[in-house]
Amino acid sequence: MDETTLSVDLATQELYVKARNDGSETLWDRKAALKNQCGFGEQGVCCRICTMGPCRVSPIPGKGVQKGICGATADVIASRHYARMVAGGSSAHSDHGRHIAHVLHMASRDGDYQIRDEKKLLNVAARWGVATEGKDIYQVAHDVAEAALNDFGKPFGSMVIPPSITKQRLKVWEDNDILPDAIDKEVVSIMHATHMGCTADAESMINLSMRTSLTDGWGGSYIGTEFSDIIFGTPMPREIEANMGVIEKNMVNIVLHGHEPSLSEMIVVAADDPELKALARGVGAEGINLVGICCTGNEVAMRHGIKIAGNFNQQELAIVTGAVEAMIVDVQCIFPSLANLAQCYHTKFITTSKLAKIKDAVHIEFDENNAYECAKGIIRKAVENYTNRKHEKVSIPTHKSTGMIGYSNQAIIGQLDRVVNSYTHKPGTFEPLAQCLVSGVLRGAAGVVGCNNPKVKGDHSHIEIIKKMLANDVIVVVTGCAAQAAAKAGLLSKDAVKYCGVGLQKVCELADIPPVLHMGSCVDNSRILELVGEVAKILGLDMSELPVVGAAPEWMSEKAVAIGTYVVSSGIDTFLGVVPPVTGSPEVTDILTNRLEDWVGAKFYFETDPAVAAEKMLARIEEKRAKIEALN
Ligand code: XCC
Ligand code: SF4
Repeated sequence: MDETTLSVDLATQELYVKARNDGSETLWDRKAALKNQCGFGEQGVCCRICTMGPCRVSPIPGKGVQKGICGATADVIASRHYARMVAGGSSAHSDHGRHIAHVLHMASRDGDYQIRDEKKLLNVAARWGVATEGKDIYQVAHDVAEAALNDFGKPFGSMVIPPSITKQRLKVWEDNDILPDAIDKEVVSIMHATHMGCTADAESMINLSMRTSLTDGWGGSYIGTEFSDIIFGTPMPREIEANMGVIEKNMVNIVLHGHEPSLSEMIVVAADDPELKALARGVGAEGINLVGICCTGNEVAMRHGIKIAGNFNQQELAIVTGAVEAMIVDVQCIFPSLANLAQCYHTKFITTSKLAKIKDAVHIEFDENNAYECAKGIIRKAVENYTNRKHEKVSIPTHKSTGMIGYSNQAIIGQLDRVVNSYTHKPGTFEPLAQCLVSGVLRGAAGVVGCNNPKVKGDHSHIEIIKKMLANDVIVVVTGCAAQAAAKAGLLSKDAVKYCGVGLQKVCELADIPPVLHMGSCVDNSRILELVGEVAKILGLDMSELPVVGAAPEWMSEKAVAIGTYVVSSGIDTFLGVVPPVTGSPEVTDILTNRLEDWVGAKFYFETDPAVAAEKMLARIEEKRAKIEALN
């Protein structure tokens, strides 16, 4: 395989060649070995929901087998499959949120987990109606955690809806009957609805999918983000480095990979322990070097400036450098292949969650009740492994970029306050941003999020779309692996204003920000929802009336389907660069890319060519500007 076709990232290309020379297998080799991937699966028309099947029906109406044994049509089969993807994705995010809520529940003044953002805690307390007066802050934390945990399974009523949601949007949800009940309940209900012999109507199935997805974006993910900020601190702007060049030749390298910050936060703290530092020197290393991959990487980068080694496509390649003593993983997006790959080098591949045990990995279950000691134990294993490094197998690419990270909404407001002087607006709000959108200095905003996928040349679509936005005065916010692609490409640097139109350039200079704002991990898409909701409220508009679009140019996971669905349900158009497995159903395709607009004021676009997608995103932004220009 020609490595230049796999990714635009040079470190990736270099390490792919090294892997090949080392005889190590990567995702691209396995993709090639699959030859033709299943066309029925790709179009969503293979059903194996009951054992009368599997039934695969024709993706072409009127031609070939049109129904499964029970009579389910392509529309039924594809819509059920879509709904199950939403359920899978929502459950991953929400279970993550629940886990963080449990960590908040165990926070204590003298424990391993403490309260870092009291202000946010008090804000959140108000949301759940938790009394705070005269209460110890840790009692408040305890009560808030309990209230949030109850939102997962409460028997009556809907989950608590964050205050950033506009009242118009709430009405849209009520009118469409998608205002969700309890978080877990919706996931269970949609699993029920997709059981053999239940929902057999694509419209109804997508409607239920939207309802379920909202428990993720405005529920589980939101809780994950807010509570992480409360416990670990709300991110503030700081500089980071990104790409494989952050792996250090003479240090003990530990890669943190996965999603939940509870363990990685402890690793960050424990890596500073004098005992471990001494141990590292004792084995001949200059120190301990923590680096991150995927969203756990984003979490610790946002809050501590831990360097980013790479994104989803690069998880195997980090090990291929031969210089990684340990890769520590928690949950989600972790290739099972890492276990065997690690054995080809000296790397210890350490799984830590009961929910993500992997055969042939070293499993050290993380115990939050003994978090610090547990983290120390894991680091010790890595340090001791340094002497096993096979120096002839080490080759670390030099590529790395620097950029700014840490743009929580609080951080963004902090930056906007600098603009206030120049425009005389209220400090402490998003008003300067809202006014820039109204005046047209910024034409709009785009959220570029999501994964890598070997169906797409790595990072290429992310970067191409982002650059197109910048050139047209559209400010960009990023999360997840898209954010890491942007970091590697230098787009998080303030120098990236060179790609911007004059309006965006001006805004970046005044606010002292880069034109692409890294807002965090994928659960932190809730920050984007909050931002859009708050700006809409300032302008008295619904979220669907803002010149704002979302894109997941290289998505691959069920979580991304859940995200796309809640983003659209929240009134924001979403551009997918990988076509979801629904095209075998004309009706589901029509609902997602067309009819949804009548329901919720936004829809999906399927567009695999990033240049075309960018054009359409810009066109949509201009179309939506009409409404806010009337405010001028
Ligand atoms: Fe996973 Fe979140 Fe996708 Fe990256 S972006 S591949 S889901 S790590 Ni969420
Ligand atoms: Fe086939 Fe219907 Fe069973 Fe699906 S639910 S496998 S279409 S019989």
